[in-house]
Amino acid sequence: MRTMNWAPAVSASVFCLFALTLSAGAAQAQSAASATYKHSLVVPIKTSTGADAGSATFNESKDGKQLTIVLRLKGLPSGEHAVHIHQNPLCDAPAFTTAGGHFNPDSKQHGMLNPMGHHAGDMPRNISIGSYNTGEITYKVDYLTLDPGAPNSVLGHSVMVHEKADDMMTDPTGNAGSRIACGMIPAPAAK
Ligand SMILES: [Cu+2]
Ligand SMILES: [Zn+2]
Repeated sequence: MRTMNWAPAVSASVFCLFALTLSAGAAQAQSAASATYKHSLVVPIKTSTGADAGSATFNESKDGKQLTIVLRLKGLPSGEHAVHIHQNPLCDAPAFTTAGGHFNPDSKQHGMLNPMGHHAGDMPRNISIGSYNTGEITYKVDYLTLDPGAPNSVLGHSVMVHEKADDMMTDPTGNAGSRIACGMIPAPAAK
């Protein structure tokens, strides 16, 4: 926790240095963002009818040890819904089956409560969609990264929202029902 308190002071001083040399507001904002995170990515999410369902924002900490995933969803049925990272970067509507199963580079079983688990694509909580058909959740995990080429990188996979809640235990799906919204996480560009 000590490093967490220390980091904002450092990024604030870096920001001040840039503020002295750069006058454009956009350039300052960009410097502040890159001082806070190692990598960042925003992925749009669509429903099975192609409607905008919000987004997933991925931010990797400077030390590469924590990936923060923020889902801001809309236009979905109220209730608890499972969220996973699935294997393939494919969101073919309406069933999203070409996305494959849960991202599982370590050959584990499904679920945070499974003694043989969990998949790298499993999220620790369900998202709650409220009466306005919107919902937001923040996950902070140490088992995924945004590092291109890392075996546990989310790049080149997909983020999936399900019809039902994940029971965090039933292999391999968590009993989460059908797939109702999907976002492609592009693979890094080939060099
Ligand atoms: Cu899933
Ligand atoms: Zn799983």
